[in-house]
Amino acid sequence: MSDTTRTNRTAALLDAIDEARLWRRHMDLGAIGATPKGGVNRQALSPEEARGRRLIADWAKELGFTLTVDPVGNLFIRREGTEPNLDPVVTGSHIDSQPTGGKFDGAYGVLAGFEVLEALERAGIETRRPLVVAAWLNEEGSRFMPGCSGSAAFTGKISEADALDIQDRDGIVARDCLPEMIAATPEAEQIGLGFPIHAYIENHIEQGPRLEEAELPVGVVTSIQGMHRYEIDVRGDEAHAGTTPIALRKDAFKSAIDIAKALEELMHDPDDVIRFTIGRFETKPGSPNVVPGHVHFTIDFRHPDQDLLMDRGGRIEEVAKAHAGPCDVKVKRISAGAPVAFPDEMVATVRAAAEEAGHPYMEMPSGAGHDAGLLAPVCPVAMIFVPCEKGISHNEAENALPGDLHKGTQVLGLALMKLAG
Ligand code: HGY
Ligand code: MN
Ligand code: MN
Repeated sequence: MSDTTRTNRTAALLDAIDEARLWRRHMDLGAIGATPKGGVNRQALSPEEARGRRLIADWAKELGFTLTVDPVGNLFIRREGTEPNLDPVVTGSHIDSQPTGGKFDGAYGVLAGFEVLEALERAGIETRRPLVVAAWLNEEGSRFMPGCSGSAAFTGKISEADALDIQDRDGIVARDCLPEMIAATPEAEQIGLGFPIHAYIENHIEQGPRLEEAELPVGVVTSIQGMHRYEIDVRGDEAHAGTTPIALRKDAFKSAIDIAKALEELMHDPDDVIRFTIGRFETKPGSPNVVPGHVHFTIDFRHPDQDLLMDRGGRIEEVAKAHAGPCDVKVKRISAGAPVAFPDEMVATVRAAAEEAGHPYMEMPSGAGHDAGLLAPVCPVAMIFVPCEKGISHNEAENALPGDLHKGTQVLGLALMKLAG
């Protein structure tokens, strides 16, 4: 291909990627599951997520893109290439949100990918390889733990049954919610689990303050830190709050806070690199005048170094048992993702796209987990970040600027066009 053709394609694609349309799609999708405080509650396998999938499917239909859905609910939007048998280049992210989530976490990656496909279509630019936008199921894991169960099943990290048998706190099983997701997009052909991917790039808001502080619109992501998730169950005896002497109690709450304090000490890091979070802490039966007989809490533990993750993570059980007092404690690791470094040639492709688009950037690691981390063992992967206001995310105040979303999408477009040939 001559340089002028390539330059014309680049200019045509950059022009066709439309800031206003991209922003409007964020507002339209953000209206589904909108919360009074301006965020979204569009949790995995919820009616809201089904409505979000329908909205995107309608947009896809208008442009003649085809939809497929796999047995665990991952949804794919495909724009055909001139050589349909080639492995596709895939982009995307997730449209499920935290219960008090924002309009951009996940949604941006799906909508940026969709905007690139639409821009290519409207500009009449063909690619050799098919281009696919993935809306991975249950990235957040807030309702069905652990997260990324859709991309984990797609890549064979967990089985289809593991992904489908996950229960939420009310005992609702993921498998039973799936028919509603499938019914939302009846035109989507049902396909098997997993297909070969030539390369995958995911756009996402940074969910941290670095790009905004550096006043840069684009982050070329080089890695994702490792993440382990645990469930802890402390069991004692329910007892009468008024009549049971403290000395005779097997108070699961008291033991659980002793365990939690000891784990905080285990995870203390003067360099503030370890990320240790107890996000869910439930006392049962939860009656004010019953000594709790059971406490259930979660641990989210992250670090960029695999050895530290395994060492400190490996000590959680012994610390918990040593501080359980008269109670019993069970520690269950429910997911373990090693740190992921993106291949140099993929990072270089994104870097070159940012330079070709003329957008300043910085290279940076990802503190947050993403489906890209699950795809990394099966195909070359990279990510593109854009700033979010004050780095706020997993919070209804999450916000981003139309111009930044647009610039990140232009970089994605050039990178995808290069990878798709
Ligand atoms: O928790 C995470 O890192 C992702 O935002 N779900
Ligand atoms: Mn996300
Ligand atoms: Mn998230």
